[in-house]
Amino acid sequence: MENIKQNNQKKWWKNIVVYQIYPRSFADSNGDGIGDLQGIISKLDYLEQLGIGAIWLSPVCKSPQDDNGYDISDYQDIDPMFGSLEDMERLIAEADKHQIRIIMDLVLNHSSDEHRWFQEAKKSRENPYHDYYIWRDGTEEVVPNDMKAAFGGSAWEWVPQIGQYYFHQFSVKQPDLNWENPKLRREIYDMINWWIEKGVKGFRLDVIDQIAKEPDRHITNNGPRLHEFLRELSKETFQRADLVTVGEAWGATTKLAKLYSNPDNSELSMVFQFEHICLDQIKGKEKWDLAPLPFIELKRVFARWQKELYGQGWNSLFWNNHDLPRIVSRWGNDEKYRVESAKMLAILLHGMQGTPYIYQGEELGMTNVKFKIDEYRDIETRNLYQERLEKGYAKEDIMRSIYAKSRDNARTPMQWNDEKYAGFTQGTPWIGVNPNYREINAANQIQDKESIFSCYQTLIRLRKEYPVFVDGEFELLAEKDPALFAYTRTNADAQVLVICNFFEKTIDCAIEPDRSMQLLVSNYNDEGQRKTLRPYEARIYYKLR
Ligand code: TEU
Ligand code: CA
Repeated sequence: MENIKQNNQKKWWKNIVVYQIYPRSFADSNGDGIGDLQGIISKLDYLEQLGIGAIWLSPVCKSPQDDNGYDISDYQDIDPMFGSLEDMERLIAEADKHQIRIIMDLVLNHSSDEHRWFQEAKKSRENPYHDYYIWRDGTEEVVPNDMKAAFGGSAWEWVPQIGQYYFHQFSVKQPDLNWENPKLRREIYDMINWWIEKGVKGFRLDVIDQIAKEPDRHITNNGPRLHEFLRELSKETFQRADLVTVGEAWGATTKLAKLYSNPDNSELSMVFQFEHICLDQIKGKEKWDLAPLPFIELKRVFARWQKELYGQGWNSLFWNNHDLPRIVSRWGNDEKYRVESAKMLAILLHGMQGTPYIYQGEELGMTNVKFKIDEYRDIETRNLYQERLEKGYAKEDIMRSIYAKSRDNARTPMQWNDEKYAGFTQGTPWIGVNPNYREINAANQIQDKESIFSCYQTLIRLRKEYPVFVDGEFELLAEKDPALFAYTRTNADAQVLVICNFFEKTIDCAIEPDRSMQLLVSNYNDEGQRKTLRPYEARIYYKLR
């Protein structure tokens, strides 16, 4: 116990809340319709007011933008669309004045095909950069194997000039890097150290569980050398400074997560895993194959991660990111109870153990969109539509999946105010604005004590004020209750009780807070009945032990 306490106090990234910015959709400073670094700088006051401790910045490096920056052509330069290297240095310095650290997004599993390394690599088999990527012999007709890319089609692309295929787990313009090559690894470490010297305080590692792939054995994630590579990466870079590192790992189990985030700091600070967020799809199928959320299972999954990582690892807490639909539309209610359900979901998550992440607009209760098919910009959504049309799916069925799960749900411009284009740009935005911006926007919420924004502000503050939110042990209550999500967090000094009605129907609350407990936060403006929970009602109680 003592050890856990000390560990928690030492690590600054256990007490903060991280805010994810998707730069192209956050704030546009020059009217070209695309968000940029100056735009972010202009919103630092807003972020400080919210209370966040760090920004996870989705990729801003030089990129042909085939996958919105997750295809990097120069790791040591900023894409002109977002600004310059000087703007990035300014952002780091300005954010620091607001006590906000910058976490960069490192895409190390693959580069862009327009990266200098790949341009060289594809010239000949003898080229010194050839082995930075993964090549296999074949003929135009005979593909190395049947592996598929995440954005559709084969994972192998034929290069006629050299008579070889290269391997890509994502788009054709995202060739996979070959981590087996020590020279490549060294270049990556040098690049990371260069950013550390620029004052970056952390890194989010894109699909890090896929770097040790072995395509001949059909291995994509959790390859045999994965943790060896991670330990070397950490030793050569992150361990030199007091950084936060978060590994995106779709294939993480609790057991693997303890390796990634071992408190001995040999690999990363924390994992970012998706088990809870993949529950509303048909098992063994794709995310587009929709299924209702199994609520009891959701509780079980959260509880298992909370229990198993306690004292032995660290998790991220999130509902949203740039790849996921808006949580209030997904598992809340984006109509009559938008405000109540958005706050309930926030309260439920922020009471747990782990580092909470807020994705831009989540703090306002931003919702999903329903676009016409040509209004979607995301490569995954566009490819899916074509692929399913060709397979004979009905258009309405495909659109239903897209409305529910398209990544563009998260990528519409941030809604700042009720002016044209929600105050995001003076020009024409690169993607449509959600038509509900007149009602849902930051300007409406900042001063309003009962807004979703204010609720997030409170939750962030509580985490700083009450250590039990950081180090308390988790206990799930009323496991089998079909509507109530309830748990406690307990440390040597205090206990919190979180109770949430996950649904619209009013319920009798099976868990009653004892009289000595004081209400810290709730999503209704009166205390209500201790034993009844109104639609989506959520409360956090507290007592000293
Ligand atoms: O996402 C990893 C990933 O596996 C996604 O392709 C995921 O399966 C999909 O988004 C679910 O809809 C990361 C980034 O977060 C994503 O934006 C990138 O497109 C991807 O890696 C490739 O870099
Ligand atoms: Ca711009």
